[in-house]
Amino acid sequence: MQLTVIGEETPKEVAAESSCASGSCGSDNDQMSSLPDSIRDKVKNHPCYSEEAHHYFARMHVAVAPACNIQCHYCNRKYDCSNESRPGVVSELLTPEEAVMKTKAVAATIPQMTVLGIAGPGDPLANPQRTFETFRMLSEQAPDIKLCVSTNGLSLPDCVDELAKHNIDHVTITINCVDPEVGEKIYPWIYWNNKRVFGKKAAKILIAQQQKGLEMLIERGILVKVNSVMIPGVNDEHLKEVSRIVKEKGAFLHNVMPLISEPEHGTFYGIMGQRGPEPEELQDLQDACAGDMNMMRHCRQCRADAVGLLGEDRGEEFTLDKIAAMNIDYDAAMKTRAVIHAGILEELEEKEEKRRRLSQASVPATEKNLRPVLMAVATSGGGLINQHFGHATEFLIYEASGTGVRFIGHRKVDQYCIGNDTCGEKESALSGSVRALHGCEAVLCSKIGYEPWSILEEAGIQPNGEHAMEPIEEAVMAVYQEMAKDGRLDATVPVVEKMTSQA
Ligand code: CLF
Ligand code: SF4
Repeated sequence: MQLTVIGEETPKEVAAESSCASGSCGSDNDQMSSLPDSIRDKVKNHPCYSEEAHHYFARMHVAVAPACNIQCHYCNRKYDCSNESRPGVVSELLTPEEAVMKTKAVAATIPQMTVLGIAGPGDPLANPQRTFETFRMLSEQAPDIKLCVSTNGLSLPDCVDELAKHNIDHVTITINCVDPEVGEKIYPWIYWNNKRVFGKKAAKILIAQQQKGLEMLIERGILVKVNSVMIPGVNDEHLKEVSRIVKEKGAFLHNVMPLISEPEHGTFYGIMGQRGPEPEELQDLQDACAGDMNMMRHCRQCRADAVGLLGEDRGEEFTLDKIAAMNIDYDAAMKTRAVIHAGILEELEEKEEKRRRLSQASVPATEKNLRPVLMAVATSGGGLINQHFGHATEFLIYEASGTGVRFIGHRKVDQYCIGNDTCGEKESALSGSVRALHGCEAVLCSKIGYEPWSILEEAGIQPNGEHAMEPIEEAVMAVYQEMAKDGRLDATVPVVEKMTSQA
């Protein structure tokens, strides 16, 4: 088979070169800046493939794919649910025509939306007619939108040519194992050659199809992201091996996500009491895998009809009846979109240039040895500290150290400011936030009220509203340097213990 070359290098070579040998020598942003131009052009405005881009660019999913050809123990699909935020859940299923209408309406209303993904609620490639009809119409009618697809991989080898034909540059394969013994604990059955196949035999077929599909995509120069669900006690240790193998084959990015297994979702794991990982366990595994792989740490495990920036869901604004009442001039919208995209990309270039200059500035040896500190950040996008503490539904977590600032992940919380004071909801939202921010020593936000301020302080998390509207990474570094100046970083004792012992 002919090897397609992207620019000068294949994705396999790119993946090998852009990985960080030590696993801790810099942020995903550093890795992004070391990519060849041809690959950077593909990822710079994709909110899932670039951590930096996710602060600015939005994605949307259209729910055109109801059927699935396998069963995962963590899945229970719902087709008319507006209040659960997890994969496999949607408010309404769409026909390809409705999906195109919705995509154009969103693109005209949210010009920062750059990517249209099909991610369910079932498996897009188990619904090939609906999926490819949607892609075909969109590539004709809205050529400025990137197309993206996510699959379990069972039908992938049969669909690679069709994906390449529609210029789909971004494919995600969910790969949870490369060993059928692990696989049989995750997948009870698959539907294969018109019949159900169970247990280890099913897992073996699925793994072989996923690996074959991955290799075929790489051969065609299509960027592949691998998603893996971390299931403690089932595949957590094994995922390091998965990461190593997919990287070796040329996957561009690995996204290790936590298992969602609340019993009320009605999944097999939820009902059986299988727990998901703690944030620290997830981070440890992501760090362990990072030695061999570019890691995605900003995934929000979106619904199959999500709309907006990652972490935000504006789907309710685009129901079919609301879209029908809109008057959309897509040609005019494309012009506005082009101007807005160019402005954002220019801002990103400037940020990258600044980061490059900062990373070249030498760090004093004394500062390099300071202990790292986790900080939480409230942001509503744009890469800025621009959200009130009480309005946050999630906090981004950054690690500052003597060698720089790196993004670690996000933690969801209940919004404190809409909690009803009279029934203790506010108090419980606040104690939930304190629990969620465990391990963080500061929280940076645009504003914060007196009550949460004192409770956070008592818990050893220093609130900070002094860097409102400043770029996140610079603000985090500024707070870190203040801590260093105050002598709070030279001991190995975390600030929280120090404060308690002084009290
Ligand atoms: Fe959607 Fe997935 Fe494309 Fe992104 S999501 S199909 S690659 S456009 Fe992104 Fe959502 Fe995580 Fe998926 S945050 S669940 S990784
Ligand atoms: Fe659910 Fe996706 Fe698994 Fe199918 S592949 S069972 S839709 S999680």
